[in-house]
Amino acid sequence: MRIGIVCYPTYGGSGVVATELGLALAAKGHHIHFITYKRPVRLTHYQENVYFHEVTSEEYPLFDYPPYDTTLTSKLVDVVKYEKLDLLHVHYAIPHATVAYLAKQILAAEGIYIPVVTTLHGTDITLVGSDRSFAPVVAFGINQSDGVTAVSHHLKKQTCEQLKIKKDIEVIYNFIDFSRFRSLNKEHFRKAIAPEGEKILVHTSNFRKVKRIEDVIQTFKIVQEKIPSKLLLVGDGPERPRLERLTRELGLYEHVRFLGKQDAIEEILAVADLFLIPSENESFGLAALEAMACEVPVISSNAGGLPEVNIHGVTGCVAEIGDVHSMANHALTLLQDKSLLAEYSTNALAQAKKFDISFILPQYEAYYEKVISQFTSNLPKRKLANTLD
Ligand code: GMT
Repeated sequence: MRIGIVCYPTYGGSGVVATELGLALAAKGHHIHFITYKRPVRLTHYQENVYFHEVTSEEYPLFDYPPYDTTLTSKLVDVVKYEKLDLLHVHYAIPHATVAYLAKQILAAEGIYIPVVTTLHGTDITLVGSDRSFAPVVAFGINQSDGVTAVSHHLKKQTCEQLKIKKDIEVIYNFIDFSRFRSLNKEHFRKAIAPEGEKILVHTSNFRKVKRIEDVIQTFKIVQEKIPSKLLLVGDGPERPRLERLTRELGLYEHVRFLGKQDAIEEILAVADLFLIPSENESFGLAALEAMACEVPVISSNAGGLPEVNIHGVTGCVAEIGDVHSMANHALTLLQDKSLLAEYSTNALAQAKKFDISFILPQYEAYYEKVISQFTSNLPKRKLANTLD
């Protein structure tokens, strides 16, 4: 298939999933065209069947805000037409679902037809999408898509309820590539971080409010009072200055390391004893899955789709949002019992295997084929983009 992928090219989970999906599809022989304003961060080197189309916006004094929606639409029209795409797959509803709809209408006016699949990732529905200033447009974009997928059952339910969506939504979970995320031996790194054999707790995120990183720090404080331990905070974002102040005020600064944005997350997970993700909202929790693939048990909140990934009492603990005492108690139980921790690590890996890319990728391929065939059968006499001369 010839597929156009639209996504945010930054460190966010939706961009990572979109890029990894595209790369895996390309490795299977599909032609993948990434269309976005910057090279996606995980698109690091040349790969056969992968193309990147950069969307550029001209500066003009009249524009206080560069009209990205317009330039992206024009680029989609161009790429669909000249690369003869079979399908557009847009990740994150805002603004991609409506931009794809507009591009589709422009192409239809020229007698060219292309189906659109929209993947909902979470905050496009739960935080931003449900805001009154976005909701009608987001709901319209979703309803006009030829196929819609969500990354968890919880997100599907929330989308239908909050935006009153009637369209059938297919759940296709986030996935993991075990050639990258697996248990590694990094003893020298562990010694550098925890020279006295301290336990190591890890959190990775984009440091937004929704991640409740203050709960990570408060949980760690309780753990640290009982067991010598270190906390590694990986990532960066708007909350970081406030969190750095909090660790100082709590007298924890020497035990907490802010590592900033890191590419080789798997090397940090290799030294982790536990992974913490106490989010207020989390449609799936790709970061938790990455930890579990590296055999690290997860202490999480029960937000969104997290309980579909992290199984309470099996792969870690699932506590009420904000219940730092429960999270800390579970962390202490695991850290104080070597064989229980080992059992949870084994379970975490077994659970992560259910999300192996080799199992999830065919689900996307089958879904694309279904959407294309339904779309084509509804347009028997019209000209598909991929049949143009
Ligand atoms: O976690 C973030 O805030 C980034 C965000 C994104 O859209 O880039 O991640 C969302 O999509 C990921 C991939 O599908 C999911 O694993 C994350 O759970 C989801 N984040 C939230 O729902 C907060």
